[in-house]
Amino acid sequence: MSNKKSFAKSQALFLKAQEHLVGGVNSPVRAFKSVGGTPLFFDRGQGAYVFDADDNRYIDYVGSWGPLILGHAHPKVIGDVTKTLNKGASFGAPCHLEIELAEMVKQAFPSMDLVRFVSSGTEAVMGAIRVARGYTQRNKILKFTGCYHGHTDSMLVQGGSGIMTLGIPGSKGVPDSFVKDTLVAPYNDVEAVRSIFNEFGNEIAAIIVEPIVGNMGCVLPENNFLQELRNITTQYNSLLIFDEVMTGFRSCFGGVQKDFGITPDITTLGKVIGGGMPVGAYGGRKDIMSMVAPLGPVYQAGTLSGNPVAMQAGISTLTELMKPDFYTNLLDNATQLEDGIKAIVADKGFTVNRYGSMITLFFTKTHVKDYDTAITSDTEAFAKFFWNMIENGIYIPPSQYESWFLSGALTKEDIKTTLAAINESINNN
Ligand code: KE4
Repeated sequence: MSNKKSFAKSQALFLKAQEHLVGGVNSPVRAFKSVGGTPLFFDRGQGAYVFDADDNRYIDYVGSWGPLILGHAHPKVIGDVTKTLNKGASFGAPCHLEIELAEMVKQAFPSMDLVRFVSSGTEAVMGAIRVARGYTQRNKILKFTGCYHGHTDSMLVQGGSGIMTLGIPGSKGVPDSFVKDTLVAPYNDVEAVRSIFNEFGNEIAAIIVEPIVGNMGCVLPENNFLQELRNITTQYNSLLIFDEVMTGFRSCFGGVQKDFGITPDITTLGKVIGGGMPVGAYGGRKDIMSMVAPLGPVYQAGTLSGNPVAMQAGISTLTELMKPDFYTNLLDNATQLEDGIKAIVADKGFTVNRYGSMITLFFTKTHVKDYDTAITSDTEAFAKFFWNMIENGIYIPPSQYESWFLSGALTKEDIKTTLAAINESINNN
């Protein structure tokens, strides 16, 4: 199936990029550090496909790390956004589109009485943590090893995603004073959470959790883990923050909170709600969010927050998700891909974890349920697999510790092609 691809243009672009851009990229996960070789430079996307600078076509399972749930350049989204852009890119003032998107977000996440739009998931998490601290008048935040919540200082402790990919504990440049109030427990370990609360309970403002983890690769909660977090935070008058930046809209027109029937106090969103444009959001209980300026004393602001072009991209994207059969088709394909991968790797005993349209093939026989089990994966074997898949025309995230994302643009044929490529790539590994 594979034919040696040329990456000459990506290689030339990467050399040039490194003269001007840190590491030649604008986000570390794109640097291909853990899979080696030259990062691909992309030229265009079309539905389920993306084309690199050398015009190699790939079936895309990165989807810009989650936002492109409709696939690339969806005609309705592009058309609507172009129309809105022609009326002006930004006003730095309220506009009706912000109300429209907020109404759609609240329909999907009824726990969000009030919403604040920002321009990234990181900003959403920053706002959520600040308002949790302001509301509770407490400083400590509990996160989980391997979970990633963006690059705000206090969250760069034993994070997932790029931090895990690069194998770094956190980040230089973050003073100890900035992380002394960040407590860490293993994901899925309720006893560890309980013992931390026994010691610090009345100092803990909130737990922040990826309710289903995407940033260790896809890892699912077990043994009522999320309900236990809800119980413990309620018991200690702490808040529960669901970071659904990645999981939002990935399995239904809502999030993990809808699938599991658990109500967090604050939710953070991003990715899909911007449909590829820079949008994040945080929101939750009215009494909490009323602490945020201009209503209350918790300050947060942003020049381009809620700008009409980004709002339009979100509105048009969510409108497509609300169409009948969108999720039926998406989840059909996801199930088919999961079953197919499991059949291919059955003799190797590799772990496959899936939530909705997020899936990860772990190169380990160990059941992956937290950071310690995720890192038993053979990242060298993954790197080889990654490049075999590239040669076979499939683009998956360039890291073992990320989730693959399915888009609604994938056809049954694409899934079949993908499975054939996985089979060949595994056998050539
Ligand atoms: P952004 O600031 O990158 O928009 O969102 C940060 C963030 C917050 N919370 C969760 C659960 C996230 O997954 C993210 C960002 N995810 C990574 C991919 N694992 C973004 C890709 C990147 O860092 O380039």
